[in-house]
Amino acid sequence: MGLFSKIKNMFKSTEEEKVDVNEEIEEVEEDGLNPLAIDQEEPVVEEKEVEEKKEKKGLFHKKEEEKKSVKVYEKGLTKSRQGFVSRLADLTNRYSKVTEEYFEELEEILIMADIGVNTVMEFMDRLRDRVRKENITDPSELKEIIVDELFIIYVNDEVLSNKINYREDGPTIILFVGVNGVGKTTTIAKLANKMIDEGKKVLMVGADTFRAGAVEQLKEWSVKVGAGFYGKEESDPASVVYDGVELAKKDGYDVVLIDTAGRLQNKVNLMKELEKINKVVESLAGGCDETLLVIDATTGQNGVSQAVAFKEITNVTGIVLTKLDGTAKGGIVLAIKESVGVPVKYIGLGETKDDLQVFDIEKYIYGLFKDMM
Ligand SMILES: Nc1nc2c(ncn2[C@@H]2O[C@H](COP(=O)(O)OP(=O)(O)OP(=O)(O)O)[C@@H](O)[C@H]2O)c(=O)[nH]1
Ligand SMILES: [Mg+2]
Repeated sequence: MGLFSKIKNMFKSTEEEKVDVNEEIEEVEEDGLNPLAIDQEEPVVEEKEVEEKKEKKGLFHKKEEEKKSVKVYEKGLTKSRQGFVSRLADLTNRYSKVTEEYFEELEEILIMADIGVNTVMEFMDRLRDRVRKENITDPSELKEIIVDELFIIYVNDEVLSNKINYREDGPTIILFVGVNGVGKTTTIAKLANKMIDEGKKVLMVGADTFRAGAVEQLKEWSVKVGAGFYGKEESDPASVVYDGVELAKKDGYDVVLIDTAGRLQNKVNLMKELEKINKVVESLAGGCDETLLVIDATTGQNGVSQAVAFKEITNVTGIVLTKLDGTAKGGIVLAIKESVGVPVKYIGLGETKDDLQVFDIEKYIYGLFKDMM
């Protein structure tokens, strides 16, 4: 079975299952599965059964969370779906045969979707190859193959990890970098919110001492999401990071999220600043566990260039692609991967604290192509 059908089955079924799951949850609750409802006097014979049922309930919760996440993808990718994906669907409808004109139009649509010229070229070669080998003449048959091939480009035989490397023996330190206005501060707030939900103790460190009001903005977010905060305006960013990491160690924080300035006069300054911050973290805690580069998806190829530039000046371990809800060209995920080879770890799909998702290529593809499936 091709990937297209696999993804279709995976997510289409989550929609249809909704009723069943709710019914089952009710059933479980009536069963007295709520641990609070269990009679304390009862003998412990049924403990195993209760555990099993609790586990079952935990699974339902997980399933519900999954469904919610699929919905956030679907909603956040609406513009892209109505943009380039609907042009793809339209192309399939207009042609009754796969012709050279069809290929040319397809190529143009993909380039317009910010997928990146090199990626599109490689993609077109593979597609033409398959069409020839498999003797495909009907454009509707190609629909599935297009989705499959796009996925193959992203994965490219690598094992891509979107997991954050958590540390066992002290706070996990995550540095956020990126040019101004891309969404660094908002992403920190969203990620803190997510981690706090998972039971982690999170400290935000405001080391953007360059822009007036930046420290205050982060502080406000920390109050909203219930994170700890350390920051100081008009001081040296590296010294703020020093104090912040010390505080995190002393107070037993699990995670430290460091906000940095997006705008320094030039690349050399930016590089020196990040070097200094890295040295401080190195000396206090053996180095940053992650350096996440934040890119605004609406800036298209410009965002791709930023990724290339940042990768040259610092050790970027992951990309956060923000504002995917604001673009009709969701192809930038593939372009970034192709140009910098760094995995997209999170995507921003809106402005609230809940609009950050761990990047999942399958949900992403479903969110984009669901109307074609
Ligand atoms: N629609 C949408 N807007 C977003 C998203 N992420 C951030 N924004 C908005 O983008 C704007 C800039 O976000 P900030 O978090 O302040 O960006 P920044 O990179 O910290 O900016 P500087 O501190 O100036 O460098 C804000 O209005 C955010 O609400 C997203 O995923 N979707
Ligand atoms: Mg900021």
